[in-house]
Amino acid sequence: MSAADVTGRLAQAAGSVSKDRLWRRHLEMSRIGATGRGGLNRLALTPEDGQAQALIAGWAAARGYTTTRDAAGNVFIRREGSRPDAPAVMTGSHLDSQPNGGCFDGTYGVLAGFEVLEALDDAGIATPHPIEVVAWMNEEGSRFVPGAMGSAAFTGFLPLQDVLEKKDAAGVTVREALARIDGSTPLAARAPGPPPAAYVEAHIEQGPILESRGDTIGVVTGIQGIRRFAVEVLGEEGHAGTTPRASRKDALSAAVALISALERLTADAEDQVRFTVGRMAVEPNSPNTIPGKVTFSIDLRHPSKDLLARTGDLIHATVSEVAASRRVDAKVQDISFVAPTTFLPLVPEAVRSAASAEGLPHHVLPSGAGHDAMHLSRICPTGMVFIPCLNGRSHTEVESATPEDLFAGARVLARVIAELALQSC
Ligand code: HGY
Ligand code: MN
Ligand code: MN
Repeated sequence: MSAADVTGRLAQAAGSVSKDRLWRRHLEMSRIGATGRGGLNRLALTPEDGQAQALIAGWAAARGYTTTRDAAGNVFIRREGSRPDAPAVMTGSHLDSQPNGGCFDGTYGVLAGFEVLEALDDAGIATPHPIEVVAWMNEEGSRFVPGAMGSAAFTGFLPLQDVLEKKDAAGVTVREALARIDGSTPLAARAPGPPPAAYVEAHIEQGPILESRGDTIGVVTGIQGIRRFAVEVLGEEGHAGTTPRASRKDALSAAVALISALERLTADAEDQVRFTVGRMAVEPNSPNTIPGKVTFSIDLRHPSKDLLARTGDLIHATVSEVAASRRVDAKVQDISFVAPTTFLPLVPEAVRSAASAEGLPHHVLPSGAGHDAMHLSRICPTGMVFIPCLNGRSHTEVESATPEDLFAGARVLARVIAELALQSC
């Protein structure tokens, strides 16, 4: 195929993306797990997650695509290529949400990828490479920790057995939750295949940069690193009315002192370090009993691997020091450390030229949020297409994006996927 033919095909693919169909699919998908306040509660491997998978599998069947699930619970929608044995070009994101999540985080990447398959069909474009749209299992890491769990298993970052044994707060394992979803939404098992030829993920930026600059497309160059910890503070339960302060071993007041010390430790002048305690459990959680045990999460992010390594080690030291001063015991467990990711130029360059070809204002930037792309980038050329979201807000029910921006991002994605899938193999 000549360069001119390929250029024509890319324009045809983008020109066949339907804004209305893409928006309708979002409205339909957003009903599953709807909170009634404009957001979603569609946690990984819940019945709602299964319903979302069933919905898109139904759309896929109507188009003659095959839908399979792998042993980690990732769902793959496949449009065959003329060379079925060729490595697939992959796209997608995740269908699970935060407990008070938005309707676009993850969902957009899966639906934009599906829209690209339909646009290629509508344009009558056959590709040598098969194309797969993936809904990665438990990207959010809210029900099961850590996040991006399905893509971590797919790429070998986490052993499958470790993933299957992870438990949620109710003690349900991934394996048990998967068995339930296999029951409610049965899908054929995915046959093992070659590593993907490339991976491209469309996502809302989840930050304010594109919107504040008036840009429509983000050409993503990489993803900052993430370290996750679990902290357990053990004190001594006691009566609120009779226990003198001098003899208290109050796990909650010690946890408050710990978190304040860790905030001081991680406060940097550049305001680049992201330190978050998002989850806390207090036992026995009774107003008139001195808390004997507190657990809390730490989510630490930064573009520098060295800083994450150094700061993480200081967290251990700070926790020990403050715990001793508060006469409690404290343990810090390292949950995960995903190093900062820099994408190879191939896909980001394709995204940039696609945005230019579509005449869309675009900006080159790294991602502050984590994505499955951070794992895929270890096994194949990877990139992301960002679009703005309202006030840069995400992981909240007010998360919002416009039909026009969803449409623009899907056109860029269509060009990039067509370019990669049309390459001879
Ligand atoms: O936490 C993250 O960065 C992702 O949005 N789950
Ligand atoms: Mn996401
Ligand atoms: Mn998210």
